[in-house]
Amino acid sequence: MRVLILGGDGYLGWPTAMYLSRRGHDVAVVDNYFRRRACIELNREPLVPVPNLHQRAALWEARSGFRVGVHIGDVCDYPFLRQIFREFQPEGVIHYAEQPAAPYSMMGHRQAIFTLTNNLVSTANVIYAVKETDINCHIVKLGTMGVYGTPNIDIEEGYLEVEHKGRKHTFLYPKTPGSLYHLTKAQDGDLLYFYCRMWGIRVTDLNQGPVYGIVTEESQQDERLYSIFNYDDIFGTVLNRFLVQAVAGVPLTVYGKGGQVRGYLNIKDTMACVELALLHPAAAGQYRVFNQFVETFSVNDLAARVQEAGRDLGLNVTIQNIPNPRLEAEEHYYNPAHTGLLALGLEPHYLNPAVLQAMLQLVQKYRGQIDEQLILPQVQW
Ligand code: USQ
Repeated sequence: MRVLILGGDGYLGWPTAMYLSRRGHDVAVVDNYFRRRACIELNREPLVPVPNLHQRAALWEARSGFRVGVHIGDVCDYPFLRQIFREFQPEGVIHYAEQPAAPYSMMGHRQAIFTLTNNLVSTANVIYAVKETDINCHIVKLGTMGVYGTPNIDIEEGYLEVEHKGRKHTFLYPKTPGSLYHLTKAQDGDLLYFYCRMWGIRVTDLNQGPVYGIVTEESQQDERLYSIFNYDDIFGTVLNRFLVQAVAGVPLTVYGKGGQVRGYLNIKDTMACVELALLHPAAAGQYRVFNQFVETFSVNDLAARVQEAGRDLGLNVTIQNIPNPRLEAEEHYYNPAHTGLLALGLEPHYLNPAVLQAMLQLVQKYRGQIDEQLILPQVQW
């Protein structure tokens, strides 16, 4: 399949490009290097330096024989994007090209407007490019479990059947996001759903939970092919941060009471989920939603697991509850459905002590590169 990956330089974009090319798909990536620039601007460099996209594509081709086409530019620049669609004629497009960090979106006016504009205009441009070039091109958009918030009822996969005064109707599941970033993911979903109804586009929205992990099968032989791995307070996700904190010998930063439950997955499962969605496209006019995670943990659970895994490696891991920099429920009901991707054949990687230890050992190799100044949260809302 010809697959265009937007945001191909990111934490998920680059490993997806390698994964899909290795499975015989014809892959091209687009990126404007936003994440790299933001990391430099905010002085939050990833743990392992990453060569630029052209260099990584050349390294990957030399190692594997598989070619990934590289286009540097902005998905918000419509003529640029449309031209790539015209030339490459993708059968599937993966939209990862959004500003992905909740703390970044809450830093101030400039970051808020950037997040809003980038995330919504990029999505609208993808929709128009599909409409103008091939209405059958399947859009796979990375969403987030965070659009649902933490309601006091079960979370369904995208939709909710409501009975009201004796009549029934199925609506998109109500959204209660907890950051501006998460809100834009609710809004881009609404945009896509709207154009499914108006124009009959095909869309899969992958409502993903926080991802952990550094390497995939494709990158494990060569650190220059690793994902951009952030452990800082803005771009780092919680488990990745805990791994680095454990190795650095600083207390694990549990925000507030630590009863916040989320649905987690290994980066290897993200690759598999995206390919499954591509191989089984949504129907014309269908806005299909999958909840993309494999198991739920509270922050306290995660911290305890990292502590235990660290102990077996001789690390003295301590845990500290620090004031929560975010407005979020710290104790709540959480029972989200996640059957769609399993039904398509997903074989999950679960988080167990061996997986945690392998990740800790990998981080230990880069112990000297950890900047402890990046660990405590600095953005509050
Ligand atoms: N947390 C801590 N300590 C930390 C960092 C985070 O207790 O040092 C807590 C947070 O308060 C939150 C939970 O861990 O309750 C998850 O935080 P996170 O930073 O791992 O995840 P989040 O900001 O929600 O965003 C991340 C990705 C985002 C993705 C989202 C999925 O950055 O792109 O959409 O995970 S979800 O969380 O399901 O919305």
